[in-house]
Amino acid sequence: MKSTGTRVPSTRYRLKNCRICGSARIKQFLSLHYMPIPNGFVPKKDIKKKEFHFPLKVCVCTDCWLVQLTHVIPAEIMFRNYLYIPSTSTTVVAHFREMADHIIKNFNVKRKDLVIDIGSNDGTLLSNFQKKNIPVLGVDPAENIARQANKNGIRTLCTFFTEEKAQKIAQEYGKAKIITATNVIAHIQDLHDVMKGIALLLQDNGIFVMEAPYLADLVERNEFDTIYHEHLSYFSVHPLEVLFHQHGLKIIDIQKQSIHGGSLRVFVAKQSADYTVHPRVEKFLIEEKAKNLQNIKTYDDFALRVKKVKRDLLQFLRKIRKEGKTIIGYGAAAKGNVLLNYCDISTDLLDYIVDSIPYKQGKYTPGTHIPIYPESKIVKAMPDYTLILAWNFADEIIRKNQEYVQKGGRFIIPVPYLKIV
Ligand code: JHZ
Repeated sequence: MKSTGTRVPSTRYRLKNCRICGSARIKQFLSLHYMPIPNGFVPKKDIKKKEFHFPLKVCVCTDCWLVQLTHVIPAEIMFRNYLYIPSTSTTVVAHFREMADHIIKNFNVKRKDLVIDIGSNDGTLLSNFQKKNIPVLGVDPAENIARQANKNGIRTLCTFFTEEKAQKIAQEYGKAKIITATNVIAHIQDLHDVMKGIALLLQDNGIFVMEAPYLADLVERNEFDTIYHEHLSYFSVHPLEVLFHQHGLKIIDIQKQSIHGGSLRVFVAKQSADYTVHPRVEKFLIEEKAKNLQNIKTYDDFALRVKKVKRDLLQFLRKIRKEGKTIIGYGAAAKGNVLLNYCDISTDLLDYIVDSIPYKQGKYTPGTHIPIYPESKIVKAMPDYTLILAWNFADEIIRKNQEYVQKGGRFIIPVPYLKIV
């Protein structure tokens, strides 16, 4: 049973100016209609309660070219009790291990140095520094997850990261050699407040390392479902340069990462620090121009492709359903909830979803109310088709479900275009 949903008026939470450069020249290019919050999984007892549905529309600033949501839901609604846990994926665990090793080696991090992680979740990234006896401090507003991290021995403050908080942290714990922020800067409305906090909390030769999904990949690979209320900004290098410059910071290097459908790892230092800027930074800026990321037509074309992804997927699912096939979903990802709500897919097409995160099991997907079960159900029930909603982990998921494949089960991957494996 789908949620009836209460629509929040589109005049509420509306963005007026670009979050980075303040320009009022922001142009909407895509509407994904109204959606419940993407990690708002519903417990059985609340299934009949109305859920709030918020407008999900995307615009681009035609001055600094930051792509951003047109509506900003207060963080308090989304992040106090959070169900996203990175350590459940072996891909993510390996990614964070490599990231920590790279930082320790390249920036000569020593046992006396402090590493702070903003949006530290369950402490998976920080645990790699801690194992090498480097002092760590996590900052995360989700009470359930910060509690878990502290239990696991990763010192974590349960709070949003702000300039004011950064001041207190500097007084109490000292300045940081390394500040990391993976998949969190895009979630923050007041980027200037956060950058002020980072600039004051970093030692003079300190490094800020951020990771975020890369706009160029999102557009090229039709990853429209990574657009959701948690992600307020969709970064490319150009607007990030504008942002850092305003806070006395500079990008010194950039690496492409394959995680989450293609991400940027950006290394940032104080402008006054003695680091040379790698020529790769300029290369990224040139490439972004060549890819037309500073041209509104690129975004209008993307919006047309999104409609085609929806059409093709629905056509296929309806066809196999008519043939009497059983279909389930794999991975109750936030992005999956965007895809399901945008395509209006509920239990009419997907019987249930399997997911590895215990917090999500036994609950229902927001808006579409599809039940979530543990992963083990797939080989027991042997559905004919399985739609991989967490397509960013398709390799890992297919690898661990070889028994299902060998017995004739088939996987459907929805983006960049419909693929049956
Ligand atoms: P996953 C999250 O988005 C949230 P989501 C966040 N806002 C963000 O920025 C992006 O990541 C980057 C399950 N799974 O990680 C676990 C299996 O069941 O793509 C998850 O529920 N079996 C911070 O939610 C989901 O799939 C598996 O083998 O879109 C994946 O969600 C694996 C690997 C995953 O993130």
